[in-house]
Amino acid sequence: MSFLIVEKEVRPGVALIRLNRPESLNALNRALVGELTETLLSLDKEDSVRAIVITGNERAFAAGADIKEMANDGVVDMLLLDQFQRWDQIKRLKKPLIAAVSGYALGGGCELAMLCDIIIASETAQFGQPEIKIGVIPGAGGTQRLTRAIGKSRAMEYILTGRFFSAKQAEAWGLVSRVVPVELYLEEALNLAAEIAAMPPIAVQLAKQAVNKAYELSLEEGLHFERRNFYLLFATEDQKEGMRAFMEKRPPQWKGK
Ligand code: DAK
Repeated sequence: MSFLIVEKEVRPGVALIRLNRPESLNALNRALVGELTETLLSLDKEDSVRAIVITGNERAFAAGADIKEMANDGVVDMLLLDQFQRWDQIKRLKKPLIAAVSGYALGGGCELAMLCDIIIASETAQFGQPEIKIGVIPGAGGTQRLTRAIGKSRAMEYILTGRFFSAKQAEAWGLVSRVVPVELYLEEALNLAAEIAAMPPIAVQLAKQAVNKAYELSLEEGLHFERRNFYLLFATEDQKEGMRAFMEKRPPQWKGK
């Protein structure tokens, strides 16, 4: 049984993954997370895929990890399952990932959206880390990524109360790039993905790496990392083509080399 609908070439170079467990508001059970990770790893290796959009449905991006599945687990089950490696694999993907979020993005659902590189939200989106209400805390990055995205005071408030926040708040606080009417959120995310997919792929990959390092490294180390990636691009044919096309006043033809 599959919990995903995967479509390739929804726009040139763009793959779309829909989480498809609507009866449970796309609760992230282990089978779904496993399938999602394997699909992402495989798309990441395909040259024809230049950007990936992950979405749910209008009512829910994902309402969190599957509470019914983990309710009776003990610490040894958690340790043996070691689901965190799945999330780490998603973090290491090279291709840009865009989350198109409508409805609930809660707990692991909010964490999955934050694991993506860009979030586009519908005006109906609701974000939150409500784990505290079921006796736990965020386990897949929520305390770290939400805090870095919206600041300590707000992250504390929402993680300690489990309250939800709206798409408009998420936009004002910098968690999402933009909020659009519900009829347009997927369209908007796919168009953005197509725009990125039309850029030189090695430069896109190295830019993604460098921006993500801004969360992990000191400014000094981050600048050093950026500079190395910048120098590296001068070994690509696409750098030569991009600069030549500029001077010849014509559109560049990227080779991905
Ligand atoms: N898990 C399982 N089922 C869920 C679910 C969830 N997280 N969320 C919703 N559902 C199911 C409901 O049980 C219901 O199923 P039936 O009862 O009809 O069989 C169906 O989806 C529709 O939900 P509701 O009837 O509740 O719909 P409402 O509109 O009334 O309410 C709601 C919508 C989103 C406010 C409510 O469903 C809700 O509060 N859901 C739970 C939200 C939540 O607490 N999420 C955080 C879960 S904890 C880890 C990585 C990550 C995590 C853990 C470990 N590792 C790497 C190890 C993350 C943890 C979490 O996310």
